Parts: sequence; C-alpha cells; structure tokens
Amino acid sequence: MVGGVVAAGAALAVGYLVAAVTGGPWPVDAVGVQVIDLSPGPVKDWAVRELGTADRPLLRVGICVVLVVVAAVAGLIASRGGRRIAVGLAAGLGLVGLAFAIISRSAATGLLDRLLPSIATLLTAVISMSLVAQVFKPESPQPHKPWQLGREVAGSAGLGEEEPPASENERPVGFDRRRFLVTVSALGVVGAAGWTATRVLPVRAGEALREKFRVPVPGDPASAVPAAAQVDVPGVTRFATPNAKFYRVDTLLEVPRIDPDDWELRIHGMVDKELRLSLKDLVDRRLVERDITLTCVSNEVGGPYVGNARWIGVPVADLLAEVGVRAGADAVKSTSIDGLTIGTPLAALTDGRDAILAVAMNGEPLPFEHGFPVRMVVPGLYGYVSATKWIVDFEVTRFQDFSAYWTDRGWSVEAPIKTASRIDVPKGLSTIKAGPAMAAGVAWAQQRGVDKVEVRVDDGEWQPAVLAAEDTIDTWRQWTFRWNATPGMHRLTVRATDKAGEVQTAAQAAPRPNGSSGLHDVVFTAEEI
Ligand SMILES: Nc1nc2c(c(=O)[nH]1)N[C@H]1C(S)=C(S)[C@@H](COP(=O)(O)O)O[C@H]1N2
Ligand SMILES: [Mo]
Repeated sequence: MVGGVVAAGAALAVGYLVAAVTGGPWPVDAVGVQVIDLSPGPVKDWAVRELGTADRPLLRVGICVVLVVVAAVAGLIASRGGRRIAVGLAAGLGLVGLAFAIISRSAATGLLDRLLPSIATLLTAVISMSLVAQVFKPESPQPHKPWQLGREVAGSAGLGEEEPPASENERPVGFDRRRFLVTVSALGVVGAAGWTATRVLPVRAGEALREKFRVPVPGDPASAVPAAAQVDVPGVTRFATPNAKFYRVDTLLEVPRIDPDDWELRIHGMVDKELRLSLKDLVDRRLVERDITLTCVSNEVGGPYVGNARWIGVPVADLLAEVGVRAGADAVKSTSIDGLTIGTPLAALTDGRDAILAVAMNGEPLPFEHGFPVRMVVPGLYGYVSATKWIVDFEVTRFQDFSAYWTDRGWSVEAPIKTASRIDVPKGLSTIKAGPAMAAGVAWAQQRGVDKVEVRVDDGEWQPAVLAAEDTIDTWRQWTFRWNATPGMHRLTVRATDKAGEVQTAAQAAPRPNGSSGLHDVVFTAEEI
C-alpha cells in the first residue's frame, strides 16, 4: 500500500510540475473542474455558503484522497501477485486524467499544453507502479541463502525445503525489502523534487507576466474618494477593499496566468465590423477610472461577497460604437479563456453607466485571481452576468440564441443588484459595553445610490443612521448609528432605502436564482463593565 501511494504521489507531482511549466491542467484539476461543472445547484450553493474559498483546496484534497485510496489498493494487489492488475489500475487512472484534460474547461489554449501534464502523469504512474510491482516477485524456486531467511525474504517457509507447489495465486510472494526501500525512496525523491520545483524555481509563470503590463494613465481619472466616505469605527469594513482582501468567485482550480503579449480580444457577432484587439490596442483607446462596488449573487444577507475597488478600463460603449451594433441584438455573450460564458444585457452596456473592460484594480494590473489582463466590470449587475474575468471573446448577440454558464445552472438570465445593507459592528454574538454605543456598517444599491439607512433596536421603531459621504452611486456607502445600550441581550436590524425611494425588502429570499433579500440583524449582549 505504501508503494502504491508513493507511486501515485510521484505521478501527481510530476504532472503538477509539467502543468506549472505548460500552463495546462493538472489532471486532478481537470477532474475537479468537471465536478464543479456537473455538481447540482444545491451542492454548489452549499459549498459556496459553508466552505467559501476553501471549497477549491478541499475539492483537490478530496480527489487526491480517492486517488490515494485506489493507489493503495493497487499496491496491495501488486503485493499479492497481481502486478499486471496494479499497473493496469495506474494506467487506467492516468487515462481518466487524460480524458478529463481533453473535455474539461481549461485556461490552456494549445492542445499540447492541455495534454502534456496528463500524459506526464500517466507515464510516471505506469512506470512507478511497475517499479513498485517488481518489488514483489513470485517466490523464486531457487533455494534461499540462509542469511536471507526472515530478513529480506518474508513468507519463506523453511530452510530451502521443497514447498508443495501451490497454484499461481496462493504462491507466497517474495518481498525484497531492500529493493522496496530503494524504489520507494527513489519515487519519493522524484515526487518531492517535482513538487519542490514548482515552489522554488521560476517554472510557474508568475509576477513577471503582470509586471510586463504597466498600468496606463486614464484620460478621465476618478475624483478623490471623499475622506468622509470612511467612518472611523473600529471593525467596520474599509471603504476601498485591498486587492488581497477582495472576495473571489470563479470556477477554476488553477488561476489562469495569461501572457499579456499573447492576449487578444475578439469583438464580433451582430456587428458591422469585427474587431481584434491586442492589449496595447485596447489601452490605446480612451481610458476611464471609476470606483465600482462588485457584488456576488451568492452573497447571503450580511455576507462577505462584496467589495469596492478603483478600476481603470475602456468604456464598453466606446467599443460597441466602434464596431457598430446591428439592429435586433439585445445581449453580449462574453467568454473567458477557459470557455466559461457570461450573458449581459446590451442595454446595461449602452445606457450611459460606466461599464468597462478593466485593466487595473486599485492602481495595479488586475491580480491573476481577478482576471488579468482584462475583465469586464458593469456597475449595478451581479458578477455572474457581467464581470467576466480573463475575457477573450465578446460577441454581440441575442439572449434567445445562447445560454450562459450560470443560467444553465439555474440562475436568472438577468440580475440587477438588489439594495442591501450590512451591520459590521457590533459583531453577532459579541459582548459590548453597556451605555452609549456605536454601530456601523455598509449599504449598497449600485446604479441607484443609497439614500437612507435605518436601524432598529430590538423591536423598536426604525431610527435613521448617519450616512457617511457618498463616493458615487456605484459604490457602497458606510453608516453609523449611536444609541444607548441597556444591559442585556439585544438585536440590531438594518435596512437601506435607495435613491429611487425603494425600501430594502424584509422578505427573505435565498441567493438562487437572482440574489438574496431580507434584513441583516445581529444579536449581542451589552454588559456593565
Ligand atoms: N471567467 C470567469 N469570470 C467570472 C466568474 C467566473 O467563474 N469565471 N465568476 C463571476 C462571478 S459569479 C463574480 S461574483 C465575479 C467575482 O469577481 P472577483 O472574483 O474578482 O471578485 O466574477 C465573475 N466573473
Ligand atoms: Mo457571483
């Protein structure tokens, strides 16, 4: 079993190294992406809710656990004389990986890059499992040297006495301990070396790719965020979300690392003139800088999948005007490098809002996790219908002519962001000091703007919170609320009203199909200290 596991480890490590070098999918990830694509909605909702961003590592671990168990069984079979079966199992697993690498979404564009990691894994698996299997020789008929007894040959019955000829299966299998140790150590070294190489050597295309791209100076810069947009209450969300803290939602296990020199965007479909843009072509156009708060449709009431950043990009409307949209089109189908599709209403891209193809986030090239080199950002729409990361294809079309990745999985075709508010302080289930107290949080209603936030203490009246300065109608807005906390348990509830006069609904809805609703509340205790 140890031999089988070590053989599998070596194969996976070699595959991982080749994946890092080629940018192709590690077979474990190819299987994982398929699991993601095929998991039923409720399973995925559960994973997003309960596991958050830990879902990806856990999926990888889960797949590896299955592999390790099968590999251990293969090793066991080898030790019982089933050497061919063991090698066959290794080959079978390798072929499964190869098959998934062919069918799964992947950021690898060339066929060879796409297949090489699985081919390397397959070959290493077969070779290492045969090496392990060769450790277990059927008991040789030659007499043993006396000094081997009980040491290097286990299961030998006596001092070279003739054993009764057993059938092939029952024949005890020789176990060459030294050879076993040498084989296992050698494979272990191969595995460890492969794994370590991806960590310490610059094999994985890294920061150098991002550094190739210089953040351009926008012709139309954003105005400074008003200092009063950030309230000064410990524990409240920062107005500008740092890139490293920005929530991340996508469906890949390995983040695409696109070489900006290779990137190209094709704009086509129901247009008068097709356009192909390199990154330089794109940033040579008019650039705007805007603060926009992104929100995920999977965010539960009070949840963390919302963030605010300063983006630089090219207005989508400019590009649409350039290519000339034909009559009858009502949608844009955008595709990311791995083949994931997103459908956006054409109206949201042409109605004057700041829909952009973004190349910078908070003054930096987009982080790989957030779509380097180019992603779409559309204020007022949930990310799954607008915020295509690693975008490479932009097709003007009609909703009736396609269906996008998430809509195929039960989410609405159109999804404007619902007005929402969240209490950051006090934290739920915390203990605060009785007496004059301060609550604070954020509210958002992108495209409409937040007009009012109100807070209710226990079952009391709605009372107005103090709104922090507004940056834009596309950004979230902070609020504070002072009250006198009497000793005991309390509940605070918050609600926002947008500038269209619409009060945030108290009606509870789950994220699926078009965003959660309901009011956020926190329960806590006030104590005299
Ligand atoms: N290529 C790609 N783009 C994507 C997604 C994805 O899975 N793949 N997820 C979308 C969703 S659901 C959201 S909420 C936003 C999240 O963007 P972020 O990860 O930069 O916060 O990206 C959107 N763009
Ligand atoms: Mo999302």
